[in-house]
Amino acid sequence: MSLIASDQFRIVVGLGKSGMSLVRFLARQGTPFAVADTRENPPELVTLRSQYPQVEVRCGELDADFLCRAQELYVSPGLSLRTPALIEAAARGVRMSGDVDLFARHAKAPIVAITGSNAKSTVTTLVGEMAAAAGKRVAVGGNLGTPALDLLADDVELYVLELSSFQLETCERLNAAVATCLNVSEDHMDRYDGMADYHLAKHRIFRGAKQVVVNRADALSRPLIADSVPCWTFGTDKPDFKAFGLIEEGGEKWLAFQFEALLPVRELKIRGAHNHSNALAALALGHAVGLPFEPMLQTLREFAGLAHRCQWVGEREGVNYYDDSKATNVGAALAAIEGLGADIDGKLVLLAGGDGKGADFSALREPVGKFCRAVVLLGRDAELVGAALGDDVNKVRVQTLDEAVRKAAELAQAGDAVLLSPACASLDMFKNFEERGRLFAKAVEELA
Ligand code: UMA
Ligand code: ADP
Repeated sequence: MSLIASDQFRIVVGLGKSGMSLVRFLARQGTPFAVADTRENPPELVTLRSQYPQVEVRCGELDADFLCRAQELYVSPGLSLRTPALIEAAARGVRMSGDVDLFARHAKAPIVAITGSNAKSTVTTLVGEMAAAAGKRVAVGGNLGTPALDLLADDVELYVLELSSFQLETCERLNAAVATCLNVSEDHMDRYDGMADYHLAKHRIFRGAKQVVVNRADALSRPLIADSVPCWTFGTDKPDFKAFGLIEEGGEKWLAFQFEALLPVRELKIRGAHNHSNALAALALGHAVGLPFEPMLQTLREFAGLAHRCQWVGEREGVNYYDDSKATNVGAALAAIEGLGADIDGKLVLLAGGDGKGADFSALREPVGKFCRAVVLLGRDAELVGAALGDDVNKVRVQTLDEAVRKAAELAQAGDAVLLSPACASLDMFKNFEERGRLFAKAVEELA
C-alpha cells in the first residue's frame, strides 16, 4: 500500500477493540489506511496480521512524520490528543477524528447518546431493552460492549450508544436524536486538566443534538443549547412539565411523568435512590424518541441490573456480600455507600482502593463515617484513600483481595453488608473491573 500523502489516506492510531472496528470499516469502504500503536504488541495485532496482511502496522513510539502522511487520524479513546506526536500532527494540519465521529457520519437511523461519570451502562442497557420491548430493531454499544462502527447496519431503526469522555474528545458532531450527560463528578483526573476540561469533553455529546435530557439534581448535566431544542428532565423530586420524577400516591413512591403516576418503585428490581434516577433517565430518553410507556415500564419491572454494579453475590452468617467493582470513581462509590447503607439494618464493611486516577477521595469521609463499621483498604492507592477517610473509622490495610474478603468477614456482624465499591480503577492489580468482581465473588464463595 502506497504511503504517498493523499486526501484519501488514513491512519488508525491504537489497535485495540475500537481500532480493529476501524480497520474492518475502512477495509469495507475501500479507503487506503495504515495502523500505528505505541505498544510493541497491541491486543489485535495477531488478528490484523492474519485477516488484513496487506495493511502496514507501525508499533512503538508514534512518529509524527509517519502520521502526517494521512489526511485524517482515527485516534483510540485510550490515547489522549495531548500525546506529543498527535499534537504535532494536528499542528501540521492533520485532522483528528475517532470511531464515534466516523460512526456519526455514516449512521442513518436516530441515535440515543448517553454519557456521564456514572450510570452510563445501566441507562444504556435499559434504553436498549426498552426499545427492543417496543419492537424496534435496536443496536446497542459504544464504550459498552460492541464498538460503535460494528453496529452500523442498514436495517437498524435505533442506535443506543454509551459514550465516554475519551470517545467524545474526537467526535466533532454527533447529531443525536436525543443526548444526555447523566451526571458529572470527578473522574479521569490523570487525563484531564481539572473538572472544567473533563466537563467540556463530556458536553461535546450535545453537538447537533435534536433533543436533550437533563438531570435536575446536577447542574453540570445541563448543556448550553438554544431554547428551541426540546429539553426533557429527570430527577427524584416531584416532576413538572416535560419532566420525569417521583410522586407519592396511596402511601408509596411512584415513577411519574409530569402529573401521571407510571410505576410504583416497589416493582423495580434494581435498588437504591440512584437506580430510581437511572430508571427515570431511561424513561425520559425512550419517551424522547417515541417509545410507548407500556413496554418501557415492563422492561423496568424485569431488569435486574448489570453484573458488578451493586450485585448481590452471597450471604454468610447473616452478612450479605455485594460486588460493586464497577465503582471505579468516587461518585459511583458514594452512590453505592449511601444507597445500600440506607437500605440495610446493619452497617457496611467497605472494601476500597486500587488505581485512584489522581482523584480526591475526601467526599467519601462523611458517608463512610455514617454508614461503615470498617473499611478494608487494598491496592496501589490504599494509603491515599485511607488518609482521606480520617481516623474516626476502623481501617485495615491488606495486600490481596482474598485477604480483604476474609478480613471483612471477621469485621462484619449479622445484619451488615460487605460492599466491594473501590472508588478506584482495578488496573493496578487486575485485568479489569470484571475480573476484580469475579475474584471477589469467588473469595466470598470460599469463605468457610
Ligand atoms: N494504549 C497504548 N497505546 C496505544 C493505544 C492504546 O498504550 O497506541 C493503551 C492505553 O493505555 C489505553 C489502552 O491501551 O488506555 C486501551 O486502548 P485501546 O485502544 O486498546 O482500547 P480499546 O480496546 O479500543 O477500547 C476502547 C475503550 N477503552 C478506553 O477508552 C480506555 C473501551 O472502553 C471501549 O469499550 C472500546 O474502545 C470499544 O468502544 C473501556 C473503558 O475502560 C471499557 N472505558 C473507560 C471507562 O469506561 O471508564 C472510558
Ligand atoms: P458507567 O457505565 O457510567 O460506569 P454503570 O451503570 O456501569 O455506569 O455504573 C457504575 C457505577 O456507578 C456502579 O457501580 C454504581 O454503584 C454507580 N451508579 C449507578 N447509578 C448511579 C447514579 N445515578 N449516580 C451515581 N452513581 C451511580
